[in-house]
Amino acid sequence: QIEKNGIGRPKGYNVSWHSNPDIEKHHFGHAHPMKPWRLTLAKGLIMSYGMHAAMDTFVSRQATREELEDFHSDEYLDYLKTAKVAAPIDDIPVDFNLGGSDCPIFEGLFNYCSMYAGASIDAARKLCNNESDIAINWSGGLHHAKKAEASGFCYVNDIVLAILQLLRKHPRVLYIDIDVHHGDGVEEAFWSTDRVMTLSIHKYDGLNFFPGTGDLDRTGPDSEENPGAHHAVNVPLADGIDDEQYVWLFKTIVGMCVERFQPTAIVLQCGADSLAGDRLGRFNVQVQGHGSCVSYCKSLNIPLLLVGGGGYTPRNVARAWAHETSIAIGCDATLDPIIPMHTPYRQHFRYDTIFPTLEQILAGENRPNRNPDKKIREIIASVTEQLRFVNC
Ligand code: VJV
Ligand code: CA
Ligand code: ZN
Repeated sequence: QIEKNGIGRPKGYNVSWHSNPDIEKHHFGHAHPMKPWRLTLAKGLIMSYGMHAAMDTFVSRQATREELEDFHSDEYLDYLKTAKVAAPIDDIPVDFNLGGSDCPIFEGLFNYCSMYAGASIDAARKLCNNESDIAINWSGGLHHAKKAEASGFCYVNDIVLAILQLLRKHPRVLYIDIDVHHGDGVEEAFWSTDRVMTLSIHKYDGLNFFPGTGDLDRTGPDSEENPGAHHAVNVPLADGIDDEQYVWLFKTIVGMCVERFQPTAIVLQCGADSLAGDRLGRFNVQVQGHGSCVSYCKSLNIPLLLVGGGGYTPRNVARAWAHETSIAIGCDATLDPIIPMHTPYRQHFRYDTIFPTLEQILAGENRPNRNPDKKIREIIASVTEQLRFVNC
């Protein structure tokens, strides 16, 4: 018999959900792959299943200038706040890498950035105060932003800001990044500390695929004197990895990191561009496999922050984040795979189920798996060796 809080959720297990419809209204411009309205689609799905009743829901607020300054430079924030909307000229960014076609200056840019950052900061504080066991901000996860530079659709690094909040209370934070791109901004921010271990799994081909960093031997500063040495874990993969390999690799590597590093909080960036059929991605991970990563992290019983990230086929992003919300609140086993009739924008989903197996197998067919099992085992051997140097 589960004791209930009055609205049908187990007492003593709290999930907080941080969102704001204002964020979803921003536009990066015509044909830009980053579409904040994918959050509206995800929210519609989450609410039509009634999941909001099982969470503490918060309307997020703008991060304050002071909070943003925890990571970003004064000059950069000034520029971000006052930058004028202009069409990109020949894809050449102006100052601070802003204004090219990847990071355009659009209407309400500063509002957008401070809102998604405010949500991640609030979510982190819920974990610090033991007010939540899992805190969710699907509008965050913008892992490429640097101290004084926009990069890859990211302007403010909400993950770094959230981890800085967690470090006020938590001695060790493990950052895990399942976006198809390398989590370079977060890695760089905590490069020289042994209080944050960063782990990114990503597509890597040594040159062409953005951002071009994250090779297996990039494990931290070279000097053993630097506390950050060995605390950056990188898992570079080739096109077409499937659920079976991905989930096995994820559990093995995360399991080893947790054992060696003993984190007291975990931040999981759930970039949905690692899903099969993504407009920019290259992997063949299914909604189920992506979700298994969330289930595994939840099973560790360590305070957990879930953030979004990439994801460029909106219907699949919404499916994945709705499924992962159901995992957080523990109703995944009872979730009807048929999308409820009253789901807003239901026509976007094309197929009527939350796990579009048929559709995604089709996408997988023209993306052969270029990751031999032998290669996966070599990656595990290399990370095992790296982690021997990590002591906490
Ligand atoms: O590969 C790049 C950089 C270029 C220069 C800019 N041109 C537009 C593209 C090549 C070298 N950028 C990547 C950035 C990916 C960012 C991923 C972010 C995340 O998921 O990790 C976290 C949120 C890239 N790949 C594809 C595009 N840019 C791209 C940008 C466009 C576009 C089509 C593709 C921008 C505008 C428009 N179409 C209209
Ligand atoms: Ca990644
Ligand atoms: Zn990405």
